[in-house]
Amino acid sequence: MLQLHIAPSTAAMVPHILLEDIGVPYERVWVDPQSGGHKTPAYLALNPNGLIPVLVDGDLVLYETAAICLHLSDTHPQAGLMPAMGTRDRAHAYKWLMWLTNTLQATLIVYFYPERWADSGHTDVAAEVRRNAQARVGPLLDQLDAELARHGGPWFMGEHFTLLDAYVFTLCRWTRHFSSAPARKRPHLGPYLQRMLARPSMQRVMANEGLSEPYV
Ligand SMILES: N[C@@H](CCC(=O)N[C@@H](CS)C(=O)NCC(=O)O)C(=O)O
Repeated sequence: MLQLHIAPSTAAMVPHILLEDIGVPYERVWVDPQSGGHKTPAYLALNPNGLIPVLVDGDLVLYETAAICLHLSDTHPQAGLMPAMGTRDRAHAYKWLMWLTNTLQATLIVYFYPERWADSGHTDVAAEVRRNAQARVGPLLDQLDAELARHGGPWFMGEHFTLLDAYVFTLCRWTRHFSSAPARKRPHLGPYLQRMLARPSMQRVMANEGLSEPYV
């Protein structure tokens, strides 16, 4: 059975949403980052970066959220999680997936761990890094909003739900405590996030991860 190594409200939410959407049996293996569960020798053997998530599929051990999503899409083609191979939509889906992981997610990680960009004890520098990371995320969220405005939705790629929806939702959720302009405040992202939340698979994800309001 598929195994997803997961912690609540982390990048693991992306494949968690997809697994609930696909509807195959899988096991959630909870990792506790507070107690360093992602830095134990056993976990590092799965992901030498000590980062969550990891997917185990038989003898395949896979880390990197975007790679996990593409693998789930490839192995469950009936779920239609990516546009058809060789199409313009497929090319744009690759573009957005790379951008989400290497630009929006990477900038959000700076926001969540600003102390890693400051010398030890320099809390003022860390606070400045955090402020600047938040400011840099704003225009990135604007790009997501503009894309929804361009085609009118209902999903991020237009008419069809894809793996990008799980990624966009998860990263937008991470902005919910922003002091200025969280994702939900944008005119197209706001209703989109509510549409996502209304999906039964999303309700199961929120319950499985033990999350409560505000979800986004
Ligand atoms: N590029 C990795 C990043 C994963 C990542 O940063 N995971 C976070 C949780 S959202 C984590 O494990 N953080 C623990 C740490 O940085 O020590 C991926 O997309 O899988």
